Amino acid sequence: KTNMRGVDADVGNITKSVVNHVQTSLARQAYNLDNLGAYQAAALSVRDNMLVNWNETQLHYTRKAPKRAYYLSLEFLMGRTLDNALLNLDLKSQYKDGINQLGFSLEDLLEEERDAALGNGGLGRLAACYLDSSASQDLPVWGYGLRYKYGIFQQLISPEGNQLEAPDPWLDNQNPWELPRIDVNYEVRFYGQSERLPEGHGRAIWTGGQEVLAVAYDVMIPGCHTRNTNNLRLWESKPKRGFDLNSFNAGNYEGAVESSNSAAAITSVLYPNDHTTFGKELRLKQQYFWTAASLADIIRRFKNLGKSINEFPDYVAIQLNDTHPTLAIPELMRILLDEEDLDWNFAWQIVTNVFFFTNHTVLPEALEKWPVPLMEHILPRHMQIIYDINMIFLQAVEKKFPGDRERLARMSLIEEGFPKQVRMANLACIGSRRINGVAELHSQLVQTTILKDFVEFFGVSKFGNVTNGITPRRWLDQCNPELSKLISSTLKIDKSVWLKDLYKLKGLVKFAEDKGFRAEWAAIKQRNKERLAHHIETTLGFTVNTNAMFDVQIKRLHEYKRQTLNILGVVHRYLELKAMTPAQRKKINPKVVFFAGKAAPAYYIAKLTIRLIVNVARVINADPETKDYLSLYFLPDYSVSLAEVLIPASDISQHISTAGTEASGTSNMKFCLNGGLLVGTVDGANIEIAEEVGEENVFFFGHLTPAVEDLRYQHVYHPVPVDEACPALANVLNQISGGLFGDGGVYEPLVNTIRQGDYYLVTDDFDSYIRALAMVDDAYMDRDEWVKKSINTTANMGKFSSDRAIMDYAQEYWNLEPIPVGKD
Ligand code: 26W
Repeated sequence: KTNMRGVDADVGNITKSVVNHVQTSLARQAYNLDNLGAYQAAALSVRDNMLVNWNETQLHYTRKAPKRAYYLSLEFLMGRTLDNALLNLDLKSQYKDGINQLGFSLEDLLEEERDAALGNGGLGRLAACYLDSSASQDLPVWGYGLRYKYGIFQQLISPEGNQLEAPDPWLDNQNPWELPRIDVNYEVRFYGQSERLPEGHGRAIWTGGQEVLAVAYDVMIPGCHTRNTNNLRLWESKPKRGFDLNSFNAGNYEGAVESSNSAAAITSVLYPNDHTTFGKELRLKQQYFWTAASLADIIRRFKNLGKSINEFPDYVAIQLNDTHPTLAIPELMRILLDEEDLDWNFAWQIVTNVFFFTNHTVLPEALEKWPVPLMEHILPRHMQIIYDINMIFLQAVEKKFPGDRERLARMSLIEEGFPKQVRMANLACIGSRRINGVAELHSQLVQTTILKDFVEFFGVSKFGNVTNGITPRRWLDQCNPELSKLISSTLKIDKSVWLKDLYKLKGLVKFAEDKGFRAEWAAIKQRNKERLAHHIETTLGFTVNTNAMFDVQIKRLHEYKRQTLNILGVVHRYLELKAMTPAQRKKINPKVVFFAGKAAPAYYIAKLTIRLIVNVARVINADPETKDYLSLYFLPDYSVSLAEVLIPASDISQHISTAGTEASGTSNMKFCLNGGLLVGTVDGANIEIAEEVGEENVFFFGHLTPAVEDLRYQHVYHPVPVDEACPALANVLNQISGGLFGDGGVYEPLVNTIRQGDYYLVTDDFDSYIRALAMVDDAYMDRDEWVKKSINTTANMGKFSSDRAIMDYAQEYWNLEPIPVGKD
C-alpha cells in the first residue's frame, strides 16, 4: 500500500519498522521501552519514509538542473518535526494505529520531542514556514543555516519574578531528523594576511590565520501532499584535522586542545538577541563561517552542471534573510576575483544578479554595523573588497548627485566615527538585485527612511514588498485538528486541497449565518481553551477559568512591542474591579490574560517587565474579590510548541506595537487563522489583516505612523507630566510605585521609561487602548456576533498563507519554476 506521497502506508509494516528500529538503531527491547525510546523509534521509522522521497527529489533536481534558490538564514525556528512529518506524509492515522498496537499513544510520543529552537522569534519562524511552503509547492529551494549545539535559552522564572536563562542542549537525546554528511565539508579561513597582487584587477592572495572545518548536517523538509522533500543544510564547525599538530609535537597538549575548542565554539550557541547588535567577535565569525561554507557548497553544485561561471545567476538565486548573511556579497566577490580570476566589473555583474535582500526591521538599534578594525582583523581580504566596492559605488553616486557630500556620507558603506563601522544594510542593498520589506507599511517605511537615498539612486523598481505569511499546515491543521476537520467537512473539500489553496476558506463566509455551524465552531474554541487549561494545570499547577475570555500576548519581550501597555491595562482593569460593588462586578466580562515571551538576557527593562507581570499576577490571582473576573498568567519558556497550544485557544490576541515599529508580525496571522480576533495598532501586517477580514472584525486603536515622530519630539522638548497627559495611566503608575505589587522601588526604572521620554508613546495611546479593550468586552458579550466575527476572520485569511508569499518570491524575485517529483 503506497500512498500518494509514495510512502508505505500499511499499518503492519509500520509497526514492523518501528520495532526494527527499537532493536537495531536503539539496541533495546520492545517489551521494556519508555515513551522516549518509542518516540525515537517512531521518528526513525518516519525518517526512513522521508528519506526515500528526499533522495528522489534531490536526484530529480540534479537531472532537471533547474534554477535553484537558497534561503540563507542565521535562524530556523523549526519546533517539533514528528507530527508535521506525519501530516505532510499523510501517515498520521496509520502511525496512530501502529503505535497503539505497540501499547503506546501517539499523543504521548509527540510530547517527547524537543523543539528545534534555532531562532529567536519572527525572523526564524518565518524561515521555517518558508521551507514548508517551498517544498509543498515543489520549488527547488534549500535552506542554509548553522547547527547550533545550544538553541535559544530555556527561560526559568524565579519566585521573585526574574527571568533566568538555562542552556538548551537540544541535541542531548540524539536528533533523528538530521543526516550527518561528514563527506560534505569545507575549510573556512579567519585572520591572516591579504596581499593585493601588483598586476591588479582588484585581485589578492589571502593566507595564514586559522582554518576551521565546516561539516554539513541535512534536515529533510517534506512538502504537503507531494513527494517533493527539500533540504535544510546546517553547518557545524570543527577543528581542521591535524590542525595544530605543531602544538602537540611541542608538548603543548593543552594549547592544541584549546585551539580545537575555539573552532568548535563557532557553532556552539545561538545569540539570543533580537533587535540589538553587540559587535561580538564570535558572532561575526559565525556569520562568515556560515556564508563561506554555504557559498562554497552552492558553487560546487553549480560547477557540477558544467556551465560557465557567467551563467551563475541563471541557475542560482540567494535570498539574504536580513543583513546577517551579507558577508556572502564580498565573499562571492573574493571567489570570483581571487579564485576564478574574473575582472571586477564582470564579477560585480554576477554578484548583483544573484543576491536578494529582505529587511525585517527599521529600528535603528537593529541595523547591523561591524567595527572596521574587527573586520580587518578577522577578514582582511573582505575588508579590502568592501573598500573597493565602496569607492566605486561612491564615485557613481557623486556622478549622479555632484557635490552632495552629505549624501555620500549617508550612503557610504563606512560610517565615520571611533571606530569606523561597516554598514551591513547599505552593503546588502547595493549588492543585491532586489530588496523587499515584509508588509506593505514596512516596505514603504524602508523606502522612505533607512534606504531612501538608495531608492533615489537606483530607482524604485529595485524595491518591493512581500507580505509575510505562515504555513497553514502547522498553524491550522496541526495545531487545531478539530477546526481543520470542521472546515473540510463544511466546505466538502479535502484538506489537502484547501491547505494548499487557502483562499478556499472564503467558502466559510456563508456558514457564519448558520446557527448549527456557529455552535460547532464555538465548541471547538471552547475545547481548545480546555486543552490549554489542562496543559497549564499539568505543567504549572494552576487552575484556569475556562469560562472567561482568553486574551493572549505572546512574543519576544521588547519595549516597542509594548507588553507594558498590556500589563498597565491589566492593572487599570484590576483597580476598576476593586472599586466596584459585587453587583457591578457581576456584569463584567470575565477575562484571563496570558503572557509568554523571552527577554534578551542583557535587556534590563524587558526583564523588569516580566518581573512586573509575574508580581501583578501573584497579587490579582490571589484577590478573592476579583479573581473570578480577572486573572493573569505569565507562561515561562515560550516556544513553537507552546504557541501551538496557546494560539487555537485565544479569543483575542494583542499586537500593540507603537505604529511604524513592528515590521509585520506573523503571530497576528496565526491567531486570526484560528478564529481569534485581534486588538492592535495600525501597524505591520495588522493593516493588511484588517483589509482582508474587514475593519469591523478587528479592534484598532492608537496613533498612526505619521504622528509618531512629532509625538516623540513633544515628549522630549515639551514634556507634559503623565498626571496631566493621562490621569488614568498616572493612577496605575502611582499604584505600582506605591507598592501594590511588592516593593515599588524595584519598578522605578521601568515606570520612568514612561514618565520620562516615553519613546514608545505609552502615554499617548493608553486611553485609546483602554477604550478598545472595552469594545472587545462589549463585542464578546454578544456571543453570537462574536462567533460570526471569528468565522469571518478565519474565512478571509487566505492571503496570509506562506505559499502565497513564497510564490511571490519565486516569481517576482528568484525567477523559479516548480519541479514536481514523479510527474514527468
Ligand atoms: C543583530 C541583532 C538582530 C537579530 C535579529 C537584529 C534583528 C533581528 C531580526 C531582524 C528581528 C526579527 O525577528 N524581526 C521580525 O521579523 C519578522 C519576520 O519578518 C517580522 O514579522 C517582525 O515584525 C520583525 O520584528
